[in-house]
Amino acid sequence: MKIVTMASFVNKRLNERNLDIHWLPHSVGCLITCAKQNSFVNSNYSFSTPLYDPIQYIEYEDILRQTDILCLTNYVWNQKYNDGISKFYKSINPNGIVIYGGASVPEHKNYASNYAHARPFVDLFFVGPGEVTLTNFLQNIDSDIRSHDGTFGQDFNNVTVDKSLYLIPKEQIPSPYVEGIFDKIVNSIDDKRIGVTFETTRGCPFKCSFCDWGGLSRSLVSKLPTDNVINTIEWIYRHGDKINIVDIIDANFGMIKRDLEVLKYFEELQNKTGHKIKVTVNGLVKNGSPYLKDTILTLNKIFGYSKNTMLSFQTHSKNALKTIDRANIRNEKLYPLIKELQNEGLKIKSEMILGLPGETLNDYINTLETDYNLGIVGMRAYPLVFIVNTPMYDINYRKKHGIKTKKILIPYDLLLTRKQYISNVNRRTNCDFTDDSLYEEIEIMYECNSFNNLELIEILKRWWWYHNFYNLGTIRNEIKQLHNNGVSISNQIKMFFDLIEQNKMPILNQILTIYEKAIKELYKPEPISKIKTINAVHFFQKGMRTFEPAYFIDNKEQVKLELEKIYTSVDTSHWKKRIAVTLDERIDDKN
Ligand code: B12
Ligand code: SF4
Repeated sequence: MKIVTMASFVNKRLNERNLDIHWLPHSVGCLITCAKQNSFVNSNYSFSTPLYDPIQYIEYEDILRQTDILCLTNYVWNQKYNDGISKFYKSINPNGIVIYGGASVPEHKNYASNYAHARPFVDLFFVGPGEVTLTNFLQNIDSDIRSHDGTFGQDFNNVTVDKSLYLIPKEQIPSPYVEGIFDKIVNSIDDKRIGVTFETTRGCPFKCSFCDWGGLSRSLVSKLPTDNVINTIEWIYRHGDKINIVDIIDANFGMIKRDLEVLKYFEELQNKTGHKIKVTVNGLVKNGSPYLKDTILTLNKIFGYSKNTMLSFQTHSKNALKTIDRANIRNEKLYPLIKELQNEGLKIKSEMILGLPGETLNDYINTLETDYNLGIVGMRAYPLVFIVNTPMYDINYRKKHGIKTKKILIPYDLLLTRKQYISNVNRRTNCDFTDDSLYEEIEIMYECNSFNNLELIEILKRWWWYHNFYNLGTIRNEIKQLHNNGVSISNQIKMFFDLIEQNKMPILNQILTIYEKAIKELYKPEPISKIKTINAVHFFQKGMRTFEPAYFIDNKEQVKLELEKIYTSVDTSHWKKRIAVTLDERIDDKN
């Protein structure tokens, strides 16, 4: 009997949160469930309880010593950790086999060979969904390692990138939850701290260039069998005393009628069992599905979404939408929906990506203006990250849009909880970037045809303005009032930055400079930046800002006087005490 250990190590960022959620390792759970359906595999292999916590490798020594095959899911956030644990495994178990799969394994031959050469400690790499290919491999483990479909290695490649690579018959996607793959983990946790990623469909028909599902070969959508979905919901509520959060990870939830039935079933079981579980949706359908409005209203009714309805626009710039091939998902279709939802009393928030190719500084300011005019109560932004297997990653796309990227190395010792961050704002890393397990590597864009590096910094400074003054509520009412008096958002932004330039706002300039230093550390044009300061890490990983609310409060009177050069009267009475300012919260409690 061979022992297989599988792991999908979570994002460190999640573990650092106040609420320490144990996200069950869904991806490898699917692989184990499918493999066990095969009678040969089931009787010749024993699957250990899958791992998910990226702790010190040494703590896994006993498990790894007994493991014959180590299978790892690779995402951007755990690539370095996986490389480190694989080397450690080979050092204690030189005959063991290491297998890589997951979103970060490159499907194209050009990138595959570099990826393999950088990892001589890995025996076999699997591309795409692994249910069928891994089961076949385990069944034929004694055949030549170079012979397995959908895999590559140091000097061979058996991957053909077409739709069949991503087509998994739905009966091959059984629910790992229902099949008991995570029972041991669940039993070992005493309180309500488990997170479940839950899928009812796989794949996405769109092809946004920044997204891993955006490839043509991935455009198929598999609808998981209803029984499977229903049984998973029942499993969730059977463990409702331990499950804190369920994240629906479909790319386009609300696309089909069944999604409404799924939600109704959640409601029924919530009422029957009394278990309150937070349910979030990773991606709502983008293209005006007839079920979208009802889906959002139902989510709101059952789970109290009224303050948290997120719509992903990424940008309002037509040119950028075209450049990222999201033109097929028209924002115009979303605008009327926003009005309808607002009429139902919902507060809508938007999700954006900062610094997209095709966007200029002016476009970005217009994006802020449009969002404001749509009555969106808060904008959330994410950094643009370059990931393999996306259309944007491709060399031709890069050439066409003049894209220049760099690597940033983010040390884990600066990933502090928000409370820790507040008392560590000047901290620098102790990491010397020699140990793979102590940092994360991410590729980002610092320049493209539509903006140079300096303009990107200016774009990020406009986000600073909008986020700190509008999103956080610092002077939301003052901004609204001036807007009602005919001064657009772009003019308000201009007035602010003109005064900064003329050195008429010294304190705000100082606060802005702290932020500017952080973003320059991340985006400065050089091939690799080893990130050293906590502000830069915080900007990138958590808040997309530094410590502004607390600085505003510390310098309340001066900040008020400076802002009153634009806004006749600035009310600071609603600003919280410094001690109460947490990084995800707003500066006031309104809205
Ligand atoms: C949950 C999730 C998160 C969570 C992480 C939770 C956690 N556990 O740590 C959160 C919300 C924090 C998150 C953040 C981000 N995410 Co995310 N996320 C997901 C999501 C929605 C679900 C992952 C999942 O469980 N999928 C279901 C399983 C079944 O699919 P799978 O993982 O692909 O596994 C299959 C195959 O890959 C393969 N396989 C996997 N492992 C193995 C192992 C072996 C041995 C084999 C043979 C095969 C194999 O077989 C599996 C079954 O078919 C996916 C989108 C999606 N629906 O997949 C994005 C996704 C993984 N995220 C992505 C990205 C880009 C990000 C961000 C960088 C976004 C951003 N710009 O900020 C950030 C990370 C930032 C950071 N550094 O912290 C990309 C992946 C890019 C990459 N190469 O890693 C995805 C694919 C989204 C996309 N379409 O682009 N994410
Ligand atoms: S961003 Fe969303 S809509 Fe676009 S390809 Fe990815 S999953 Fe599909």
